[in-house]
Amino acid sequence: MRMNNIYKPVVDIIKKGKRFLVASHAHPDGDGIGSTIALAKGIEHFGKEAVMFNADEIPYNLKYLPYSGDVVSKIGANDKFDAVFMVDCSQRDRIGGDVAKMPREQMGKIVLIDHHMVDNPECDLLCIDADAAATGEVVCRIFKAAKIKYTKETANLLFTTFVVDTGSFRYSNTSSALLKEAAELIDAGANPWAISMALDESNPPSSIKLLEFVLQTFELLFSGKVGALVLSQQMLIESGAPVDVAEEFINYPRSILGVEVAILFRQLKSDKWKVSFRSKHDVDVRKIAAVFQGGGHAHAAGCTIEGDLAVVKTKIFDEVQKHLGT
Ligand SMILES: [Mn+2]
Repeated sequence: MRMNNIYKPVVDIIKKGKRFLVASHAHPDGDGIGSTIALAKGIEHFGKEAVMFNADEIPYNLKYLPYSGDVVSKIGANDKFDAVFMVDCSQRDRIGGDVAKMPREQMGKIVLIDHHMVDNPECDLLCIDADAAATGEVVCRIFKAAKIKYTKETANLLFTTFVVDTGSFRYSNTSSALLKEAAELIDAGANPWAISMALDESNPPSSIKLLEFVLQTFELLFSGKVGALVLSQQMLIESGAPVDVAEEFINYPRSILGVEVAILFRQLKSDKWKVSFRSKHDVDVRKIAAVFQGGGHAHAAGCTIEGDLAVVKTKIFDEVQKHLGT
């Protein structure tokens, strides 16, 4: 259920303060970065200062986003803010870098802007709409509550968050409310084809080499209900591809008829693995990820797990099997 009153306290904090920090999770995606920049521009609309932060570099296919070059990855040791907005991320640790280390008294109020349900949020104010398709949709509601008009730039930023988190308006989170909002964004200057070209049709040739390596690891398990892929550090080195190009690889196992759960094991360090899950129908992969201290949504979730790949796979597959039903 959408409750309008979750937005007003956010607007009040913006109106009261002078200087803000907006930050999202490290290894950012289009929703995290698009929401970060759009919210910062909304804050600037009131003549206030908004510093945009991400611990990691902006992925190559998101550099087209307006003002993406203004996102900083360092914060001065004595920098103080009236509030810190954590967007698409409920834990300071996942933001990482200087924000994770910042003394709490320099952060002012911590405000969480998200569309993920969270168990132990580290914040003073929650602005979470679990029905929103993207954090960008929550930012749209903040704009509405604050009576901020979309500019061409904020329209393109927010439209990007929709495209990324709905798989180009295909997933079950594609609601009529979202499409109405998307229509407003187009009226304000969002350019769907330019956004899709930048996101999906700007890959380097090395991405095909990496895909070739990853597809060779394809496994089909549990009577064809689970499909899995592995992406190792060695494959990244040999292909020369940036890791961001692999963002959509998990869609290959999911695309197979009968596969209910798709899994991608991505090597972070020698024995540390990021495991991503996607499901089609009834399997709630957030519950699977939660067993390994991860999170996400019913149809898209992830966790990080340490160990030898064979051991990691066994642990994950055993857990997934429990959720497959009969
Ligand atoms: Mn999101």
